[in-house]
Amino acid sequence: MTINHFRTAAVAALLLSGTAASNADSLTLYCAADEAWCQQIKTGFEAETGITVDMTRKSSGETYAQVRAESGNPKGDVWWGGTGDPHLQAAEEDLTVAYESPMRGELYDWAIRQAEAAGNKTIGVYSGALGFGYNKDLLAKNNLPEPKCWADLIKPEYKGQVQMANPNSSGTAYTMLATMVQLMGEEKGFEYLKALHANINQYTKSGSAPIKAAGLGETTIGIVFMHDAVAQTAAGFPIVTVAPCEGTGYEIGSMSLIKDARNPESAKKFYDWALTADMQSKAKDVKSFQLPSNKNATVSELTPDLSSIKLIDYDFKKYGSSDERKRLLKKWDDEVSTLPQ
Ligand code: S7P
Repeated sequence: MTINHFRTAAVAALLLSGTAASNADSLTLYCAADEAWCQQIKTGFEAETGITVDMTRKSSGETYAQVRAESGNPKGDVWWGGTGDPHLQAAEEDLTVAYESPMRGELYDWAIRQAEAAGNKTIGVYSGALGFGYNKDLLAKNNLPEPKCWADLIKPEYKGQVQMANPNSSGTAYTMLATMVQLMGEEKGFEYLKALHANINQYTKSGSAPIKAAGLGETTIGIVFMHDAVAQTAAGFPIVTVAPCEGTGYEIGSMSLIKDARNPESAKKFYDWALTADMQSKAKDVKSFQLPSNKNATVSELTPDLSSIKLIDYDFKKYGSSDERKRLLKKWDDEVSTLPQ
């Protein structure tokens, strides 16, 4: 066999096995936060390490579905951001691997608890409370009262005025679904979601889309994480952020290393870097106002103060478990999304 024949055979074998060579200088990142933040992270990591990052931004539920679909031949190395529930589900389904970063000592307990709930197959990178926001100009124009509570959003006067994402694709909307079940009990929670359905003008794919639409005047109210509503106000839109009076759920945005990744060394480098105070402090520069998981990161004054919000005791383990997540999403598909509006 000549050298050329040998090379051709080796490449063919590689392609047939479906396994690309590991490359210490590259990284495939699945990013499930806001696009601007994902871009900042990509370029920031490239500039600091010289590692080329191929980044794809998708919603939390969509990223989970992609990691699962590719599990026979993984293409992604690291999954950063998005709500914690699908990260926990992926850990349970053995789609991700355990790693204990040397950065753990700098993190808040809630970030470590998230890791421990998943046998260290995930970790908390930020946190934020669920709520809603409204366009105050549109509200005034339509002569509507200011909504302050979850209960307000199902009142008939808000028919067609509320937007939220679809919980199958969106971690934000799944957090909303799980929050209602925990806040009201399953039966009342689903009654609430059915009543809310009558007022919904659109279920979007991405979780933050409803408040971006509210900023542009395309809907009056958007159910989103409060930090996403604050970001619209910071961008100059007439958005008011509401912490619902009954109390609310919250997220632990998470990060996981994908099992059988092609670039495990680059992935670990990224993981450690993504837990540094310096990296997390830069989020506010792209109007991402979540609470960072590193205790030494600088927090924007616009970040909603979680200690002043009535938060439920969100059961991340239960609502991130594979069976519970599948069951609730199916129930929402069968009993809520099919109702006439
Ligand atoms: O970056 C904003 C943010 O709200 O987006 C994440 C979200 O899960 C991704 O969007 P989807 O709701 O479409 O899945 C949150 O983790 C994050 O705080």
